[in-house]
Amino acid sequence: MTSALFIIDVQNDFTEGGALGVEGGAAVAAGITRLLSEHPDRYDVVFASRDWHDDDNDNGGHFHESPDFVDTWPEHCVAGTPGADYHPDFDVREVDVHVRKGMGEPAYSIFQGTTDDGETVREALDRLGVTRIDVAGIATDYCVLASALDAIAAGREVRVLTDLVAGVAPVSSEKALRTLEEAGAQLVGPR
Ligand code: VGL
Repeated sequence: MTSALFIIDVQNDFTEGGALGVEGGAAVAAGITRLLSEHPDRYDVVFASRDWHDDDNDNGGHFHESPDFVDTWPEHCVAGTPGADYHPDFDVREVDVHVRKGMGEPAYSIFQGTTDDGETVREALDRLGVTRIDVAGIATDYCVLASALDAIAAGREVRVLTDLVAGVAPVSSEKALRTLEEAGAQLVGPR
């Protein structure tokens, strides 16, 4: 049995002070670092994703001047900018596989991304024989939700670490956790 941790979009633009800052984002960054330093052997493989949007187009309608914060968003995580960097409190040394997604398109799920080696996430999981996946990161109600649902759809046993996620809005975040539970994910930690 091979286990993985998915760390979703722990980037400056999704944390306090960022273009799309989510409350609790910096604490998630620090909490993930603590988890990995205290339990370096808990996971066989650690994946981390980054939203990585183009700067010269609206990324398939994802960026909007008057965003609704549901389907359209202010400009965020433009490739190569400080906003797209991992949060400084997230120590990436334990990350084995870096995934980038959203180049020219909306991409909420880590499964829409590509690894630095050019693999899809599904290919990497299959190659490594990953059967169990824990999911942490930002945002509970968007990218964490989509990534965890896709992991379930890929036939993996999925747990969501509820003290290591942060959401855009409380109502949709709670709804996301309920949806994940109904889809078969196990929720681990406080809610
Ligand atoms: C996300 C909104 C827009 C996320 C990404 O990482 O959850 N949210 N793009």
